Amino acid sequence: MKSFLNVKDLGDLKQALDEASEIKKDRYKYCELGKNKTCLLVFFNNSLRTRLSTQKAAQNLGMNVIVLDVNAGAWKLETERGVVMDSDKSEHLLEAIPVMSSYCDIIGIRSFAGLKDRDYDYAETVYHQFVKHSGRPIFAMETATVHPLQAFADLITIEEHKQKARPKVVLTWAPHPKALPQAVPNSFAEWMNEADVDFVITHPEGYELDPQFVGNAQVEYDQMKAFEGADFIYAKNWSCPGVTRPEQYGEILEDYHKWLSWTVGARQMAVTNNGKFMHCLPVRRNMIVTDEVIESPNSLVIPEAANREISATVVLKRILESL
Ligand code: AN0
Ligand code: CP
Repeated sequence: MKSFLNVKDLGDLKQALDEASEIKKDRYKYCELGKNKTCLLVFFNNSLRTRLSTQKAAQNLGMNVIVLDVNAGAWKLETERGVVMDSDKSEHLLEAIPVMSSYCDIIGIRSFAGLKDRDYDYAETVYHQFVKHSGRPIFAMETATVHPLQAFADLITIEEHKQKARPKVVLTWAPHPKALPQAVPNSFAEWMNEADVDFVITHPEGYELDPQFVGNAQVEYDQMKAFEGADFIYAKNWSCPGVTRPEQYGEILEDYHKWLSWTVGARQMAVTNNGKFMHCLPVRRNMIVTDEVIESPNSLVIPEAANREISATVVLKRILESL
């Protein structure tokens, strides 16, 4: 595997899930595979889980790891070609990428959507610059439009906790005070479309996700109706994807105070099938989800985060095998 951005990059999903459970039983099984190989993790944005779980995964495989926080100690990087570099950015990505790749064998990138220019974000411009100029396998640690390591961990978690062969899974928008990317819901939707689940997406009108990710999901604008009989509730905020009105891309369409009834609480969980609660974290309590729901025995947020180590170990193993 030379690139990890989409669900298709993993090939057969059943096989990938089998590999995940094999690694979960013995996470050091392939501890020789990465000997004398170096994994570089490049962060343009903050992270807790991705930073720790991906380092741990690389260490499980016997790799060396280097972490670079671009905005904390490195030169600020210009990402667009053709600009006169008279701002605070001292170095261009076009030099930085080949330099970084000279020190490592595999590169992970975290580079969130700018939420200003839809075409730039949805073309995955920064990610593809790394692919083109590094000559190394590149994997996404949340890029402009996707977060596949998260979606893979989410699928592993659903597999582990499902009580029936084909559970009902609901992705629900929830309010948030800041404009957030669509990467997490995009990938979750993309992966659920490939999984053996009944998949429903619910959000206020105007927050329609890009059709390439929605796939065959049922879209329901009534949150309570969507929750009926659900086995898993996956909450997340996202800003306007600009599908119907491109000029609204990246915006919060209405003040969040108007949408606080969408905060996932006991009222909504009561109509589910004793549903499990999921969120990728970090989460704002009593905005996205109430204290009561996130602290309940049905909350999977901690095992879900723990599975990030497993998804990353499978992905890095696949990449190492292709070197
Ligand atoms: C980020 C997002 O919504 O994409 C990262 C989630 C894993 N969240 C925040 O910025 C709060
Ligand atoms: N879920 C997730 O990716 O968390 P971090 O932003 O803390 O890495």
